[in-house]
Order: sequence, then structure tokens, then C-alpha cells
Amino acid sequence: MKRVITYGTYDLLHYGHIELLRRAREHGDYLIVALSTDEFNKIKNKKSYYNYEQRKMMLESIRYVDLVIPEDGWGQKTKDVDKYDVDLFIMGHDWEGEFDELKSQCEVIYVNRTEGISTTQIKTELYGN
Ligand code: C2G
Repeated sequence: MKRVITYGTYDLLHYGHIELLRRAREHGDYLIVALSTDEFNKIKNKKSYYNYEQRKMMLESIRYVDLVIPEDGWGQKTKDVDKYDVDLFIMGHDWEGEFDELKSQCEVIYVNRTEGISTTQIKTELYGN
């Protein structure tokens, strides 16, 4: 069974997120999403509209997602790959190259982001801020 992992904040869930999750799941048989906690979002300088529990519940309702775990630091990926016996690490290409150190542990791929949608764009266009 090929186990896949990906990371993110997944705030204001939109079709770009869903497309990433669908493709991640398609590369394997089991998809783990490491979801940024509210505390880690502060470190990432991201303020999410929905809190961790709300974002977690929404991700768990998506058919492509098998497990949601907390992401509370930049350095946890290497431990997660071992702990969850991960075969493939996948992220959108805005992170191209950022996590290549994981290549010693598992396959690492970056896939094209879905153009024309982002949480920031939604906030700007809906709320003008
Ligand atoms: N994404 C995408 N297309 C979009 C928007 C996002 O493919 N239009 C992808 C991103 O490339 C990422 C995932 O969806 O792989 C989650 O996006 P974010 O929630 O913005 O994740 P980010 O804040 O980049 O967190 O340790 C890694 C970080 O936690 C990544």
C-alpha cells in the first residue's frame, strides 16, 4: 500500500485544495494530510478564518483524505515520513525544491497549483482586504 503525505493550512477550502488532494491520493492508496495548527499558522504568518478543528473536520469529510494529523512545526516532516511509513511526499509547485531533503527517505514530487484560485484571492475579492 503506497502511503502519501501532504501539508498545508487548507483554510476557506476551495477547488484548488480539492484538486491537490485528489491528485495526491491518485498517486497512492492512502493519503495523510498534515494540517497546520492555529499556532503554526502564526509562525507561518497566516491567519486562518476557520480554526484547526473546523479545518480538520472539513478535510476529514473529503473522500480523498484518509487521515488528518496536526502540523505544528517546519521540522516535523522527516519524523512524519518515518512515523507514518510514508512512500511519497507531495506539495504544490509553489514549494518546488523546498523539501528535497526528504528525498533520502521517500519520493518527493511537486505538482502544478490550480491557477486562478487562492484563499488570499477569496478574502480580497469577497471582503476587499
Ligand atoms: N494549492 C494548489 N492550488 C491552489 C492553492 C493551493 O494546488 N490554487 C495547494 C498548495 O500548493 C499546497 C496545498 O494546496 O500544496 C495547501 O495550500 P495551503 O493551505 O496554502 O498550504 P501552505 O500554507 O502553503 O502550507 O509545511 C508546508 C506548509 O504547511 C504548506
